[in-house]
Amino acid sequence: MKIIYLLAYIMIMSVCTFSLSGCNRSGTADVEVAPEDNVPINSNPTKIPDSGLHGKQDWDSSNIELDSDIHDAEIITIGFVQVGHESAWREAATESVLDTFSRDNGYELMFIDSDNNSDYQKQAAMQFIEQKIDYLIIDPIVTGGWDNVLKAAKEAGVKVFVIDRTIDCDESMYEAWFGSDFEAEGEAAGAWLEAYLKDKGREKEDISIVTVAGTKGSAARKGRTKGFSKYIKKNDNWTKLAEKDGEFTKESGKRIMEEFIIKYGKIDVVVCHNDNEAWGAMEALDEAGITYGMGGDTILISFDAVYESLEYVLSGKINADFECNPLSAPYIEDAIRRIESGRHVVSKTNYIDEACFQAENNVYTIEYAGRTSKMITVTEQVLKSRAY
Ligand code: GZL
Repeated sequence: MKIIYLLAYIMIMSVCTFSLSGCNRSGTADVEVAPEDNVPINSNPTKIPDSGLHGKQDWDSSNIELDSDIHDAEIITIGFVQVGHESAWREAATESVLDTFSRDNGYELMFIDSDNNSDYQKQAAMQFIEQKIDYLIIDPIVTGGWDNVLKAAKEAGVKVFVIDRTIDCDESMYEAWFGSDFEAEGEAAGAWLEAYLKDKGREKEDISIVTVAGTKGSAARKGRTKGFSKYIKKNDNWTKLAEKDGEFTKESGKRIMEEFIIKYGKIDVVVCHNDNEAWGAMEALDEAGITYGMGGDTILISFDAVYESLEYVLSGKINADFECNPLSAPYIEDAIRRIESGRHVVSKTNYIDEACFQAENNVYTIEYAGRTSKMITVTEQVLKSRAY
């Protein structure tokens, strides 16, 4: 288990028994964890993404004037309730938050890994609010059931940011959301599959499709399904045989793919809602002797596009992978600095730009969700440029 998760895991086991003295900036935060937990937080700097943001209004962090007096004089306490540690994507997202809200940058970060347990996550958020932190960052495992937490935060004067997955509530209950356009990711996958099949002369062929979906109730799962479904509806010769909820883990990907193979045998297209599920599906396909990827019987599509999966795209095992950028933390940090210097956050909804990757250099651009994206064919050079 990575050092970060050992710390987080033990913090969970200690059921976040923090003793914070005067947490709202005047005091310092002492986080009480068992001595063996004082493992060094990963200090590897996470490369800040050079990709921009687009949203209702562009977020222009270049004009944020950091008020060095505020920065130097006061430590800002942040409570972060993370989804869990279920995937490589999640690890990159967690490291980005830990690296961004470091002590050196003027923050005291209280971090909880909720281990995919939504009730626990909400309890942890309430505990942070009771500790009178300055800001609460939520990556909601599921979109629903947050009213009490958000109401408590507002009453306590704790400002809330939502990162990555979305939350069902009025936007007045939080400062801003930074993350991915999951529905657009699903549409990108559908648009790429259309173009890919056309290039292969299979645009009229009957195509069977299964989906290993993400965590039930999560925004990523809802959005990717909604976006991809538009293309299933549009193409009469495409048949969705099944879609089953996984947990964004390799184990769930393998388990569900084994069920699909037993029930349907050969399947033309397998869509996995994240890379870890795709890795599990690959194991199941290998064990069943079913070929996939470039030149294989089954087309394999994934989401996240973490480094390890882009290696599989390079080797042709994954046909296409649609990025979900985990590095939103620096944008939230900019927004906090803006608030701390008395300015307003310019936009409630801030999408991080993301790329689309393919194994074969046979689809040039795709049109989807009102935009045009160039498909990036993965090469060694592309791999070297990746921040995660
Ligand atoms: C999406 C994120 C999803 C990733 C998975 O933004 O919430 O959760 O796609 C992760 O890898 O588990």
